[in-house]
Amino acid sequence: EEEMQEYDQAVRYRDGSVRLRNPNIELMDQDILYHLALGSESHDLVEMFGDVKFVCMGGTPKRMEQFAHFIMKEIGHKLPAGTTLLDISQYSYRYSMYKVGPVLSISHGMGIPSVGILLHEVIKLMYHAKVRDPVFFRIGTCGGIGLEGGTVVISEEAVDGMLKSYLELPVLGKMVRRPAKLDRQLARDIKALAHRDDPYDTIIGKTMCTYDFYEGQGRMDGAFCEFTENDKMDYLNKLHKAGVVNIEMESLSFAALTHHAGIKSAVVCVTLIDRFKGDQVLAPKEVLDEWQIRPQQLIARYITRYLQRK
Ligand code: R2B
Ligand code: URA
Repeated sequence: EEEMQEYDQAVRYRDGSVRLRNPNIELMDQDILYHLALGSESHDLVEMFGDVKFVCMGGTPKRMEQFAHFIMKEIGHKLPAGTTLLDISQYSYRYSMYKVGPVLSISHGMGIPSVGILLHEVIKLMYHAKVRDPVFFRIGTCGGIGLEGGTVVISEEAVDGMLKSYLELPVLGKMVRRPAKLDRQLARDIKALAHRDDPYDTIIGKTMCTYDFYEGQGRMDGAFCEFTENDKMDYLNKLHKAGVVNIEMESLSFAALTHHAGIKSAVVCVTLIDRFKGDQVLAPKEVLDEWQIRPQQLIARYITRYLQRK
């Protein structure tokens, strides 16, 4: 607890706004957020983003555009007459970003490198815009371990393919380690919003994050496979025993970088498949589309409650 407070002070200003753990940025004439197609001098970032409270990220531009429309309806946000939702980062040709009142909806692409680059720039965006106490969510998809397709998983922590609970990154020829911690209370608060009569489970568990969808997740259906069905099952059983309930590709970086920045965050993913039963994602598109709305609904509920409480 004490350690946490000390830590918080290092990464927050007294009013809760995000403090950067990089002394270089404030000394620069301008900061170009290259992959967002934004800049600290070319744009009035306080005016554009100062009122943000929630940053929601997910893999695909389409899903995050849909989420923007969905959250707009849920929180009853009205766009100025005659205007439509606009992809703020469209000219980056990398990520998509939509703003709906206090909510940002951003696509992060696939994998740790992609979400990592985005997080550097979005955390800096929070700093430039003087956003106070932002909360970050990843809403995504995953493979389940011993879970029926369509199950919603809230991550309690992220581990890598070796079950290590930190992100490792070579920096200047040395490995830098950052703990992949998520906010446990936030995870519980989100779980409490699952409806008792939902026709699917919503659970909390450990999430394994890999650098690959195929071999890295123990799939036998990639272009290469150099292990047996038995080897695969041994590994999945080992994960299961270690408390891992799902596998995806961004949570390690998402947890590590938000934690390092002192930003509260949660990862909520829906399972598309039970990896004990197979490797290929076989569910029809309409089913997958319905499943992918589930994490969005849960987070929308959290955001709506928060805004009503205020
Ligand atoms: C889940 O789905 C993607 C792979 O299909 C990846 O981005 C992830 O974490
Ligand atoms: N995303 C993953 O990373 N793995 C799966 O099995 C399904 C979605």
